[in-house]
Amino acid sequence: MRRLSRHTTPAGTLIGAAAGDLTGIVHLGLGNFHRAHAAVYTADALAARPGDWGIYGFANRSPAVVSAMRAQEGRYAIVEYSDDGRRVGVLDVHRNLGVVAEDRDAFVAALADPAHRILTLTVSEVGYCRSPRTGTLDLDLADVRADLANPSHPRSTVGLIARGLAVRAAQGAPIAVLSCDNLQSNGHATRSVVTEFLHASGASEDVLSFVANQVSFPNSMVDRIVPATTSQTSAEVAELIGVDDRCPVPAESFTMWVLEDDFAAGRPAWEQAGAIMSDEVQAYELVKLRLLNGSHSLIAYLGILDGQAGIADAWAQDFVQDAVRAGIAVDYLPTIALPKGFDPDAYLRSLAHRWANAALGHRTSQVGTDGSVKLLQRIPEPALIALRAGRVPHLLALTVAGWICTAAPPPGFDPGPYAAEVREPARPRLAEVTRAATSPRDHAIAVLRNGFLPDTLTEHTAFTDRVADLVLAITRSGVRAAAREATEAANQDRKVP
Ligand code: CS2
Repeated sequence: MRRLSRHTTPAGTLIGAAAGDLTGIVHLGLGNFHRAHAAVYTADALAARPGDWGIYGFANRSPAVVSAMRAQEGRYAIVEYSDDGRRVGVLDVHRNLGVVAEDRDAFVAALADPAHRILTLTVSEVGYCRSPRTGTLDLDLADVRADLANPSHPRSTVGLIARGLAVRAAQGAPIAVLSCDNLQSNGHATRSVVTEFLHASGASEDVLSFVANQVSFPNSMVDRIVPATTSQTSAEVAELIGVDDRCPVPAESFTMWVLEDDFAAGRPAWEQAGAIMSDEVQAYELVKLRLLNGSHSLIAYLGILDGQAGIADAWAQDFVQDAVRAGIAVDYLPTIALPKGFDPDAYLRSLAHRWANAALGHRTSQVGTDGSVKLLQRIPEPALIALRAGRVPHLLALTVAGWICTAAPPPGFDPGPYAAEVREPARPRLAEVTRAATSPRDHAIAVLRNGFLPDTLTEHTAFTDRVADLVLAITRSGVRAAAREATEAANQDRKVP
């Protein structure tokens, strides 16, 4: 079978338009999410209004996607799974590619090049190098420390962006840095860590004022469920459009992007591609981070502990649905000022439908990955709102208990086969802080007392006790019984005004 390329792309399969030769966007983090989200909006925007908006895409470390895309002239397929079946489209907007770990200078030069007017980021929650305790730049991270000592050879994402902007400051062309990660106020968060880094590394006034005045950091809410690629994805491309694609991306058909229209040097016509330009991005972010992502974590950990491989398998369990629905109604919805005209019931129906998409093959372990960093965006704020109002957020406590039992199971407790698939950067520290614990309760308290969550949250003993009780319940009576008990407690609260 012929390899996917410009010449072998079957007629009628191209999504939007192919980019021209010139690149206007630098992208960092060439994972599946970017390739099925911003890249698609860009292709559709180019079809509506042509422009020099080809993407110069950089992978952080792994050369695999870059070499596969190079061999395919930048092209790859997206396999969309919906009720209508499977649909394949081919994307062609990446005009240049690189791997940061192999050629850091190429990234810095690309960011400094005035032809590039937007830097987009999908570096995941971990990439922002923030302290779980304070939310500011984490000066204890080895990579951040190394970068502060030697800012011209950065290893961390934040050091890298700061370096590129510092070099760009010399000629001073404006640029927008657009975070496409699931962080609350992701634009503000990016500006903060970059600026903190520049201050801490002794950057010049010129550089600081360039970043303050010529670089915009729009907030954005991003949404599309995009699982990892498997051999099945390539097999489906071969079956449906008859070409050999070594780097296709599976995705759901749903997609959403809400952005602040604050681009210092222009942008593609993303609004023509369905993106929503809005001054209510932060409200959309809260809806997304809490109702979708927060619930997703709960589905994932309950599913993992119940032996369910897929999000759809976990969602098919009544005890999971009941827990998630109670969490949304009692712990999340009351904490959000909804965007104007937003219909929460329709949103919830759509979430239920998306989580039930079994063909997508989204794994519980994928969503359970990096819990120590992801949960910070999903749990502490709504939990604090409840606690300050004198209420225990039972389902948020259950989410944290599920994470602990998955990522740092108490001795003697077997979290099942899918917990082992979960990547968790905090595993070594979790093991260290729990070493002396003598019971599952102690074990949970040891995690909660050691800086994995903000102090403002863990100083509430009503919360830490509840998490510890639920960890004990999971280890003693199983995840189903523990989830049922937490769900009932939340539903009781709902009845008592
Ligand atoms: C998920 C998200 O892995 C996770 O933590 O909750 O990746 C989720 O699928 C996306 O944010 C959907 O837009």
